[in-house]
Amino acid sequence: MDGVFGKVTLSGPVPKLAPRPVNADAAVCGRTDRPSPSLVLSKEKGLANAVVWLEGSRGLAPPKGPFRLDQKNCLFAPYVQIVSKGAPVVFGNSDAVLHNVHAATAGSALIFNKAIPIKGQTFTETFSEPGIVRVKCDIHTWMTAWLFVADTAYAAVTDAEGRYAFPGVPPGAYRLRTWHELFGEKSQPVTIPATGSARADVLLTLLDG
Ligand SMILES: [Cu+2]
Repeated sequence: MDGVFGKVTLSGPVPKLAPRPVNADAAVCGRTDRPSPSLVLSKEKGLANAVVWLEGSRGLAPPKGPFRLDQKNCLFAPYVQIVSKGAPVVFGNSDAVLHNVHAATAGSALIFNKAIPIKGQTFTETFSEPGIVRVKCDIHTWMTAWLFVADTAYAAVTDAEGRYAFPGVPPGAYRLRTWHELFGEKSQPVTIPATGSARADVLLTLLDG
């Protein structure tokens, strides 16, 4: 395979995260505390739900979408997703309960906040600024999700083993960047040779504090 591939692994201590209590609409959402979705690790400490992207990449155009973020069984699905800058993102409600979609930048600047009261209802938004978007439902405090607005085709969310792969990247020198909600950002150089592929593994550690 040409291109770049690798694995994101947690090194160092594994944080313990408290479950998230169901604080509203127990009749629809259930009464059981929800496990925190923020840390999903394989047995080998491969880290799922990390965003990996290749800065300075050329080649393929980013996918046009539409992308979809649903609220189902009182959870956002998917939890972490890549969307393309300027492409439509359809927000939906599959539950017979009022949800809202509160989207903000990583620096907590409001992007939009819209109620979505009716089962089957949708609305569409586009994101003009690349970067991380935090999505919350303010009614159900355990409900969060993350979007990464990408201006490259070479952006991915790591799988259950922490793996990512970008096939078909033109040879050259790039920066591989990684983001995870608990472990922050990391940037490392990667060079894709004229023939064959590059392997670029990423080690993340807990942020101080
Ligand atoms: Cu909700």
